[in-house]
Amino acid sequence: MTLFTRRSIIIGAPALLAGCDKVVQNPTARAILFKGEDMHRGLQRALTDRGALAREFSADQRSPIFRSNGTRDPGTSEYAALAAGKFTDWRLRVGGLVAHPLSLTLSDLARLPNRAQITRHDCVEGWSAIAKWQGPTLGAVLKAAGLRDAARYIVFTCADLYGGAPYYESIDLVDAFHPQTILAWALNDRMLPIANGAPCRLRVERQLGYKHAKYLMRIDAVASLADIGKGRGGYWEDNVDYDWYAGI
Ligand SMILES: Nc1nc2c(c(=O)[nH]1)N[C@H]1C(S)=C(S)[C@@H](COP(=O)(O)O)O[C@H]1N2
Ligand SMILES: [Mo]
Repeated sequence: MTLFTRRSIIIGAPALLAGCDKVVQNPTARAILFKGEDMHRGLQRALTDRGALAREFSADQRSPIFRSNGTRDPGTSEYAALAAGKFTDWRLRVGGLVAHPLSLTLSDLARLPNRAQITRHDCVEGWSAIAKWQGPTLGAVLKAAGLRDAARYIVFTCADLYGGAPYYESIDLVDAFHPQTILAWALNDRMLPIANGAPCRLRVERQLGYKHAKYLMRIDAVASLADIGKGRGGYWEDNVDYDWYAGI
């Protein structure tokens, strides 16, 4: 079977991986899918690798400061009002292809199953920093909302505008349910600062920095990315040709 090389599976076919996620959790489907031909071995390896944890560090390995990059303050009047109220009026809307749309406060996020992790952030511009992040797993939020069968991607819409349109990003369901994918509201044991995405930002630890959407306002489950922005799944993907899957 030479239709798919390992490279095309990992880099060229994120939709295939996303579509396979549910299949792969079913033991019978697994047996059929992974029955030993090269293509199947490659696919199995790709999926196994995608589930691996990012390295975690100890508290004393943290960087002295965690710098800010991209937007440092969304600067809109809506965001300024939310910040002035210490984000008590902020709501994270969870919608799209879900059975129960949600509108979550910061305290709702803190009450869901939370995870804390000390990880290294790698920015494509050439800097890295290690910090501790805490927040509910995205998986717990999506479980509460109840994903519909047609959902394939999770889209994150932010409060900051680039050329009049919100910054946005998207990931597939493999990353959405990865145990280290969290909606972080704390950085180094303090409420997330505005410069780093207050009141809540995505951490998707197996991917580069630009995927970690700050200033979250909405999360939507969708079947396709084609009708969002310019259709490539994120602000940078649409405008400067960054890869949609920015695995590290
Ligand atoms: N909403 C939003 N999210 C964003 C950005 C941004 O400009 N706006 N920049 C991205 C980039 S390129 C990086 S490296 C990280 C920087 O996160 P930090 O400001 O906490 O260092 O956020 C990412 N998420
Ligand atoms: Mo970045």
